[in-house]
Amino acid sequence: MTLKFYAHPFSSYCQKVLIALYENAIPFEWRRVDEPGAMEELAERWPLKRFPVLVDEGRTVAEASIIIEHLQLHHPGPVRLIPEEPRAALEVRALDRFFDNYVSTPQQKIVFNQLRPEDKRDPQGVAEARAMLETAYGWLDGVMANREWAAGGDFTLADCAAAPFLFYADWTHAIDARFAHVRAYRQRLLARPSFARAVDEARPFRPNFPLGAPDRD
Ligand SMILES: N[C@@H](CCC(=O)N[C@@H](CS)C(=O)NCC(=O)O)C(=O)O
Repeated sequence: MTLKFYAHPFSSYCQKVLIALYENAIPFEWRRVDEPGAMEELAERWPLKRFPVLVDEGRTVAEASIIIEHLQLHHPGPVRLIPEEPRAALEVRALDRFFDNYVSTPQQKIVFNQLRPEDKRDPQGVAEARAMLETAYGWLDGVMANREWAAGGDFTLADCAAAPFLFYADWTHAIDARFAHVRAYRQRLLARPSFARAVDEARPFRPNFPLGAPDRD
């Protein structure tokens, strides 16, 4: 039975899973959340209404990292995104948590703040989010000084997270030139065919970026 993917091409968490799907050429059927009735179907399956959600033979799988773990278990391909060796797998999952919690979460906070009416905005929250991004870039710069991919030599789940999160984080809170290793890593991610495809598919939606998309990437 075909995998059904509730998602939107411009969403960072959806791109995280798209990278995994494209890396292993896993066939799936799109259910775009902006299609009529799709959000209602999604809410039936996952009342939290966050996307992406994958439906596999009637089973609902939510949360981008868990979807990627599910794909590896049930639809393995040539690119192993979570290493078999438990210690290596722990490092991958630790980096994945880093990108979710300390890059994507503050980045989304800044974007969601922008979507609020002006009198409901939270300047202190935004300042804290920007400070967290600076700290995260600094820590990551040290990690990436001698790594090709986030967890070492192989492209993994952690890079699936890093690619869209650093992509949008740089639009939201520019990665300063002093974080040269992070900037170089972001460029490597952009050159990875699976992510390049996701970026291209999302191009038509750039005018929707609430802070204004830069004319690059
Ligand atoms: N923890 C979730 C986060 C997913 C998420 O935040 N998705 C965004 C799109 S990028 C969303 O559903 N936004 C709709 C909303 O917040 O109502 C995951 O890892 O998949």
